[in-house]
Amino acid sequence: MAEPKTPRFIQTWLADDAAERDAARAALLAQPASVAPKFFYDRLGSHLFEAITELPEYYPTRTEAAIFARHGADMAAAIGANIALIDLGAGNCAKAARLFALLEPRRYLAVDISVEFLRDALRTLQREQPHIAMAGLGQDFSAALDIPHELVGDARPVFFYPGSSIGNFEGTDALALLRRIRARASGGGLLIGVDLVKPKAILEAAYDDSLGVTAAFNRNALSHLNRLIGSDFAPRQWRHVAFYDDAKARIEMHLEARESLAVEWPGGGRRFAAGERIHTENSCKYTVEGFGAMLREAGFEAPRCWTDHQGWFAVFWAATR
Ligand code: AVI
Repeated sequence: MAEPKTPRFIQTWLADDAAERDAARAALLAQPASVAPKFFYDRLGSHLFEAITELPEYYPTRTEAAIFARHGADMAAAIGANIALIDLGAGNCAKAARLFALLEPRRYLAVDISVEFLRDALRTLQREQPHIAMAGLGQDFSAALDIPHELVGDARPVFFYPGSSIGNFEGTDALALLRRIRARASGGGLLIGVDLVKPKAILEAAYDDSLGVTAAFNRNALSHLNRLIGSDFAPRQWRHVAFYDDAKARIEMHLEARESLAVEWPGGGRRFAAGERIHTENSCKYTVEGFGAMLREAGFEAPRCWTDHQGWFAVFWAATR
């Protein structure tokens, strides 16, 4: 019997570890302090995020899946054939894998910052789908999008960015990322999931669930930082805070010091007063019109959009010449 194929794996992120550590320390020392949301995603954080997607309160994942189930054939017709599917923030690769039968990609390229987690997921997927050429890219595409040409070949590049992860970027950064994708998607396009504005109670429950999984996910960023910069955060001393800001149309997540405390790391440290917060994430919510306009501003043409019956979530297909 032939040997099972092993996907190619290229890691480009960890090359600049020192700069990452400097940026993380500077953000902790800033007023107010912050931790970039990418630090949620070490191996444990990726598993915690997987658990979040199963929570009854966290509607985005299942709502998006229902849109794909209902309109997938329509999307596939709009997207066309001979594609390389480039999955940004692939995680466990499950969302893309569910589209394989419809989109029939020739190549699948999974990009994620959580390298170990991605490697495990991709190996399993390649065994299940040996006819698709697969590769993994360990990359922080929030900084730069570097897709090696040989991994796409002569297929049409179709970027897949589901789950409303675009919402974790603020306005100008989101637009910059869309432009970076646009620049690499000639002859293909972008299939993207976007969470929509909805009543505050539904949004806040989704980011502060009753089992405390999102709280654990939020605090886990501190454990990840401890390993990265040698800090001595005690996650237990921090309270999970999540609220919806109507004016900014975004969920904000923070960690709030339960008491006055000090955090140290080699060569530095800082005191936090009781109640002082570290900002860990924004999750922006859009309107269909607002996001469509943003896609056009980024250079995509005539985006098409599908939503669920409650108008909670949207999937856009935006083609590029
Ligand atoms: C990955 N991202 C789209 C999630 C979101 O909904 O903003 C991350 C998350 N944060 C808390 N729960 C889920």
